Amino acid sequence: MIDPTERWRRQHGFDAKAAWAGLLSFADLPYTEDPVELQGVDVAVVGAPMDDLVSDAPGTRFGPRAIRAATPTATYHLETGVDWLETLRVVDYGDAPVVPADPVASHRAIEATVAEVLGAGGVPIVLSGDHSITEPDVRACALHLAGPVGLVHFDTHTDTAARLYGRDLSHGTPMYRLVEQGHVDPARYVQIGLRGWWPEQRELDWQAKHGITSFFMRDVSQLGIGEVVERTLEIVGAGPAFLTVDVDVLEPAYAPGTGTPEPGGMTAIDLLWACRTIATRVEIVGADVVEVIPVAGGGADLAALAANRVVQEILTGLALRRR
Ligand SMILES: [Mn+2]
Repeated sequence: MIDPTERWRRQHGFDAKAAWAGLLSFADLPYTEDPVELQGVDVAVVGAPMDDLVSDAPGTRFGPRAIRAATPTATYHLETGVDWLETLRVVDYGDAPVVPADPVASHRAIEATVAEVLGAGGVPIVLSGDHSITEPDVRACALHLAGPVGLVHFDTHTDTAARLYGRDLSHGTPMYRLVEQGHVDPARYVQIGLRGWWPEQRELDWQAKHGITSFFMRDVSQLGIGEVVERTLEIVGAGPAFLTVDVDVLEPAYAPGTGTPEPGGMTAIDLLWACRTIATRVEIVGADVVEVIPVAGGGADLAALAANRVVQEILTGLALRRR
């Protein structure tokens, strides 16, 4: 286990490490790639740096590093008064050993890495990659629990196509596959933020047949995020559930760095509040935040910033739940 802040503490007598210096880990967390050192952790952050299965702009392979780099300098949450680091033992477990141009091998590596976290009793929070990574993430959780999980899914798109561009594996198919494989209970599956031009009636018919619940953006704007989250909590109910956040659910102004942006999306304030509330009130067994493409050439990396805060809010929610 490497504590990236240790050298600074040794030299100066206090935690003085600047965000840009030293080893890059999420929130300067202790870093390990050794499954033995995972024993006793509450949460482990894992990167899934792949983008082989996108249907449009690539670049999410660079997402995990960008999300780690967008970490604020503290873990104390102003609004709740909670410092998640005081309640939870969290480590950065590094990246899954993905293989470029081999999405099957990459998915296998992601599933194995997530399974190591679950095996040690921790909650995995997986960073970026394209949305296909939710399939190995959730499958690892369902296999670990020996039964299907609920799913809370923030996204512009349903990602429930049976095939996309004639392919089974895609960032447009993971939710179809997870339901068909029996890893997600469709009666406890809620989508929030749908809008735009995809999918089509065929996919919506399949969803209706399985009893999947969808809240469109017009629901979020007309009912308000509070009511949408209350209804979501009712549908997901008690029992284990996975939280997946596609940053393209955000209005592109808040997260321009994503592969399939769609105008008319959620505000950051609504998404962050919703993620914290769901992590507080649902039995979250795992989470991911996906489809983050860092901005090339510097500047404000808004999608990575939003994704980083999504994780921070989930951690705050998990800490609140623990209290
Ligand atoms: Mn998606």
